[in-house]
Amino acid sequence: MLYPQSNCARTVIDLGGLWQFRLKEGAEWKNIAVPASYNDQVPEADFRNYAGLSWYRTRITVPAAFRDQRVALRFDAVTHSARILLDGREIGRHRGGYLPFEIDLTDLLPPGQTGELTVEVDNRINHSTLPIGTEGATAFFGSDNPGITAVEAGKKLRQEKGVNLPAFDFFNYAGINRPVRLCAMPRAYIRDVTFVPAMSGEVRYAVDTVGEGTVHIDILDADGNTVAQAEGREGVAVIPSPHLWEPWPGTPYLYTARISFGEDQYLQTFGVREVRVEGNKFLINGKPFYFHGPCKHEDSPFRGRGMDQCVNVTDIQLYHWLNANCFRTSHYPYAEEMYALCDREGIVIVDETPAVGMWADENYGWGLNDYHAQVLRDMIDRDKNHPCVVVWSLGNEPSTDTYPQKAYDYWYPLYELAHRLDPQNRPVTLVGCQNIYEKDLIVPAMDVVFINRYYGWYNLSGDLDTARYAFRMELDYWEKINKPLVLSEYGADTIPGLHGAVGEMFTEEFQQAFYEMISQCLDERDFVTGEMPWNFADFDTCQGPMRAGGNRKGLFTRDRRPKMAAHYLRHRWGNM
Ligand code: BDP
Repeated sequence: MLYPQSNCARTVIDLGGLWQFRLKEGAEWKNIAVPASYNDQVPEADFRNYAGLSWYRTRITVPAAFRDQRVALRFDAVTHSARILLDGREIGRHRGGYLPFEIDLTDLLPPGQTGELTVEVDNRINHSTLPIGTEGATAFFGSDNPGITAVEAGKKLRQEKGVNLPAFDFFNYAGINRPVRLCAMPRAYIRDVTFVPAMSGEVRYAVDTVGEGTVHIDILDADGNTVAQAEGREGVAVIPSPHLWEPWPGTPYLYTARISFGEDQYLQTFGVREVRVEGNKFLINGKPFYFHGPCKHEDSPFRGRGMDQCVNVTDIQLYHWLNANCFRTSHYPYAEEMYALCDREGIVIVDETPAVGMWADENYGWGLNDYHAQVLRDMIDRDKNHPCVVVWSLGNEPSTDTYPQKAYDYWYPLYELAHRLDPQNRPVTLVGCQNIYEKDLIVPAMDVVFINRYYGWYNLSGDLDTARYAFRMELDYWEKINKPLVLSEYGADTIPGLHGAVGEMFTEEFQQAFYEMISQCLDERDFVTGEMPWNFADFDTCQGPMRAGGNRKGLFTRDRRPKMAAHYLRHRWGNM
């Protein structure tokens, strides 16, 4: 799905601002900011902990000037599912909280008219949603002491109340998290574009159109000069001696394809770069690439998971400060603005579906296969042209060792599907949980092995010498698999300002010593192609006995102040 664009043929009206919001049936309507999560905008426990349907409303007008145009209403993300009504009549629905959807308004709201737009949002999570909720059984942290009569009775009561218990470690922020826009374009229009550039300068392309017309493409360099042209809905344009898109600290050179179709026009940026796995190396433009950068969350004070360009820019500037070159969109696809920014800044992205919390039981995958495939399809469709995206991640930390064959049967078809769907055929991974690795069939079957490990934190806690010994032993195992390996999470909760001459857990000294120890193990191995600490910044989670004010594994605090370990990694990565 194309990102909305204003140009000589198209107009976009941003519908963000103050809307009205009702948390639940019968509650009063309140002012609420859009886009942003609703949870932290009103200081009431209900807003934080609510599980169920809520409503947003605003009035929208289609300008008279949009006569004879196609008009669409575009939601970048409503978490987790949405029902859209116009003057009380349902006009659309969408399942899933992190990908865009569009409703054609052309015949529903004529130019010059105003209507009341209602967005019903559902923040409930369970075994049929991605990310997954535990259906009231067990909280993510805290064992809920199984078997104690009174605790079991409490769990039952909790379940009846209908609470959300995430099977994942980030706050279940909900609402209209990303922009809503009214988009006008010619009736005969460009529906989608696909670019597959090769280092030779050959750019394969396809343009999907609706209505009558012919396609013409001009490819412009960064100075706006036309360097190639093509005619027709698909074909090859050739850029003579192209500039490559290189990740930081190289130059992330971008071209723009100006696509004309009848009266419509769309400008698509792309980069000329190739990504490939060869033996145990990960290659970008034929050169070995070493991933080094912390994983992220979309998380900031007040707005929760709400899209904010200022937060995006600040974060990416801090990646530059860290001398980092990448992140993973743990644990869901991010706002499209972030990918466009990373295209320009040369920050590499591992793009992840919201499949997190898939714990094992007899009924592995809870029948999510088709829906998961749809989400994967929509994510690849949305992000396929971004040069910054170099790996698809099918999901995070599913159980893979309790029912290894069931796990394989669930995930392998998704692996194959990702390869079939991606016109650029990027490498695919599944991020593995710390587990009985010898039993795992699916994680080693990926193009690049991504493993999350917490030696010295969740296990062998605090004893970094023993943790080093154990981690080395596991690396011996992976060395024999002979694939590129990325340590895709490792970290230690750290309270900023807590110090100790003897660095114990939660002190800034411990966090730094933890990273020094792991770095030492990684530096000994040739097949290791990346290190992605957990996490860039402290972030909000649901409350629990292991979370004091959220997850504190950030290299930065939630308001983006560096802890000691950030300085250490900045220095390490600056010397790479
Ligand atoms: C990993 C998860 C991540 C958590 C992290 C942690 O992938 O979402 O936040 O552990 O516990 O298991 O800090």
